[in-house]
Amino acid sequence: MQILIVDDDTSARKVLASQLTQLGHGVRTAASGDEATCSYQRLGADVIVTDWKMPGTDGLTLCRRLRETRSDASPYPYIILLTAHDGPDHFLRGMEAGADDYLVKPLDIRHLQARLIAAERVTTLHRRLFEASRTDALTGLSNRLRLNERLAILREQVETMGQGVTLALCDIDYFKRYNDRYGHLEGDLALWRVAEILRNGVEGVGQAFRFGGEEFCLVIESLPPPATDTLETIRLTLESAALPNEGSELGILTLSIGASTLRPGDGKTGDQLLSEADTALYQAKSFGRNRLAP
Ligand code: GH3
Ligand code: MG
Ligand code: MG
Ligand code: MG
Repeated sequence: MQILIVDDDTSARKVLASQLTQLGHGVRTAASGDEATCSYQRLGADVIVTDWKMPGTDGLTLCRRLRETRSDASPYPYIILLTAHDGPDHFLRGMEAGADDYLVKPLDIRHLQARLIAAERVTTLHRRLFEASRTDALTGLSNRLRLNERLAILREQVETMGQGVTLALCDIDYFKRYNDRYGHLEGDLALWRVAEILRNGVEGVGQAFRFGGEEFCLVIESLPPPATDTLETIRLTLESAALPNEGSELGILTLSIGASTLRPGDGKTGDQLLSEADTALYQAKSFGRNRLAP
């Protein structure tokens, strides 16, 4: 596991780091609560072993803060307070602040070793649930929940990177007729195939999400024209695959795509981006489907 050790005492930090490294864990250290917060936000950690009494941000404040801090690198930090404070009142306060476990100094490393077994069970379970709740079961793409999270941080990211992004809503044409003609199981398979084309199409340049039903959303880390090229390539890849959809006008499965853009300084919200892409998608449909708008 990746363990972050937080202690203002240099030698305590070093001894613990070397013991945990010997047990096979990846270890980082921080000398204060603030340093730990930055380190966790940037790189995550499965377990945080923190001292209580430290100058500035102490261990309890760190516990409370970490419970509110988001890190994509690790969804749930398992926090173990390691402190000279003994007694049930301190224990209670520590757990109330957000710690998952509590150990008293001086430490016999086997006590921590034992607690880490439980920590691994909890963090593994949490990671699985975290991934499952953000993954579409049929296609394996990220789902709407992960898209919402992505959109929430997109604006900030575009400003800090100074690089615009393109959002695209992709809707399969005449998919109801596909289901009606070939059945729902074949329909599911077709969704999976389209998802593969989208996943491959944005590999290295963005991310694909299942928006819902036969609709997908792409977040591409560039603006037109490169983003438009990516989208056109995706549309043409599906067209060339020529998956039969006899109920449709062209007789094959096709995609309509509506795009919107977010540029530094725009200040558009995720909902605005989606709504603009939706309007464009409506145009692509009404101009004859199997096309990209604008
Ligand atoms: P348009 O070209 O205007 O988009 O027409 P459409 O038929 O694709 O659109 P409509 O919204 O009428 O139908 C969408 C269909 O997608 C209806 C629904 O049964 C099907 N669908 C949605 N989710 C799934 C799924 O998970 N599996 C299967 N097999 N079908 C699905
Ligand atoms: Mg201390
Ligand atoms: Mg639709
Ligand atoms: Mg459709």
